[in-house]
Amino acid sequence: MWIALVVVAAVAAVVLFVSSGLEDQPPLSNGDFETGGLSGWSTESWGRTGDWLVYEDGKNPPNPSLSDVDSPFDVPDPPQGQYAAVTDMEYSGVRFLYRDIEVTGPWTLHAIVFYEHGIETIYDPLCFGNFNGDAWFANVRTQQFRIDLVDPQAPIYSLEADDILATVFRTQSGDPPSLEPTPVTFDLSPWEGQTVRLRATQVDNADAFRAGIDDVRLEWAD
Ligand SMILES: [Ca+2]
Repeated sequence: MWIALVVVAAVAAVVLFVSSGLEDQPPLSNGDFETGGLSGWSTESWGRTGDWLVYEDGKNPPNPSLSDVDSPFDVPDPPQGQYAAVTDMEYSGVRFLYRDIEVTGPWTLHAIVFYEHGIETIYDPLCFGNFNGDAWFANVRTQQFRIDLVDPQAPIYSLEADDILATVFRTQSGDPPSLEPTPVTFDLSPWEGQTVRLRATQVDNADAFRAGIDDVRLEWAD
C-alpha cells in the first residue's frame, strides 16, 4: 500500500517536473488576436462612436461606420500574423481594452504597440474625462495611448495612483505623431501569486487617434 503510494507520488512528481519544463510560454488565449475577434478580452468605450476592433488591412477600416472619413484610417498592417487590435472612431472618446492575468510564475509580458494620429501633438494629462453613460467630455485636451497594469478591483477608468500598479507604455507630450510597430516588454514577477489587470487605453479629443496592439504574450523570465 505505502509502496504503491510512494510510486504514484514519484510518478506524479516526474510528470509535474516534465510539464513545468515544457511550459516555456504560459497561455494567454488570443493575445495575438488570431481568432479574428476579441475573445479573451473585454472592452469599454466612452463617446459617441469608437471602439477597439480587430483588423486585417491597415488601409481599410474594419468597421467603416465607426471611422472618421476626414482623417482616413491608415495604420500599419498587423505586425504579427493576420490580425491585430486597433482603435477606430468617428468622434472623440475613450476606449479601454483589458483582461486579467493571473501571474502564476515569474513571467515577462510581451506586446507590440503602434499608433497613428492626425495632429502633431500628444496631450498627456492624467485625465480620461467624464462619462455619464451617454455623453463624454473632458475639460482639457487629451490625446494619448497608455497601457497600464491596474488593480482588478478598481474601476476600469481609474487613474488613482493606488490603482495603477505600473505603466507598461504611454505616449507623452513631445512624442511623434506616429509609432511604427514596436515591441515592449515588462517584468510581471513582482506580482507573482497575484492577478493583475492589463489595460490599454486610447483617448482623443483633438483628432482621430488609432492605437494598435498585437502579439500580447507571456514568457518565463530568464
Ligand atoms: Ca496578430
